[in-house]
Amino acid sequence: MSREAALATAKMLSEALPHLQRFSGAVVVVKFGGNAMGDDAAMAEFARDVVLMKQVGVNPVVVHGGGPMINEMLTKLGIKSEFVRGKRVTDKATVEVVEMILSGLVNKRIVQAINDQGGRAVGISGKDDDLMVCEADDPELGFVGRPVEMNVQVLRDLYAAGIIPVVAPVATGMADNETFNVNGDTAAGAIAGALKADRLLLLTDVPGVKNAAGEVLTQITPAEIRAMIADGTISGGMIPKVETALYALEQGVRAVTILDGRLPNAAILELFTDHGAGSQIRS
Ligand code: X2W
Repeated sequence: MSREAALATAKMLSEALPHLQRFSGAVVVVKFGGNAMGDDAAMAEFARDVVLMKQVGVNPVVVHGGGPMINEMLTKLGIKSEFVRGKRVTDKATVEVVEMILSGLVNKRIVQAINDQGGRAVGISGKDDDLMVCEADDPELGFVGRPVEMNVQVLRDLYAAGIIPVVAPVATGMADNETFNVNGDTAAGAIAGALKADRLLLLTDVPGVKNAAGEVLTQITPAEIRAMIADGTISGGMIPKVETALYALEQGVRAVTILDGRLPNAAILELFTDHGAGSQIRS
């Protein structure tokens, strides 16, 4: 590193002080969507950001998706899959694949990446300690769960012990032996709401919420979001994200940011710089 680069790094760390102080002890739920997960280098970068948060006194809770990875395995197995209103129609065979891929492959890949950066990650699903208990969301969708009971003490116990919880959006039901597939954004919103998190970061593959002119809005209120849904400015896959954001804010989360998780250090940019990243939604 040149002297100039070193000075720039020192200055940057110094300028981050007020942000570090503001977020000391904060609970930040980070939704890491399947579309935001890139190659091993991008995964390592995400993991570094999470470990950095923990290092500076934030309590990150990672909730992940893995839709593209589920699609890949369903295709290999010759199981057809379709989405209705942004959620996967999930029969018995599909829910088994969903649990294997999310709780197994994807969850452990993230856990391993965080541990490789010197963090202490523990992977669980919504089933562990009955973290997330669900009911069927809609009969048309099969085993898709809507969280009806949250038991987030296990997450508090984990982060208080210095551990970074990594949660797969698979849940238990009210009856014995039921397994539900939960949309990753829905799970992250329910967890952030139950924790009354300081921040919910939804890391996805778009830069944020756009206005009718296609410009990314950096600050939006819930009322503006509702108006943009009503007039069709917000549509498609962005709807479940902004609905998750509105739900989380109603539950007492202070602010929700929708941002492009493929950008380098997206979460750090949002939390620890004046610039911020993506679209922040707050009242
Ligand atoms: C999702 C769970 C994974 C997910 C699914 O089966 O694809 C439902 O749709 P992303 O990567 O965040 O989209 N569940 C009910 O949400 O993954």
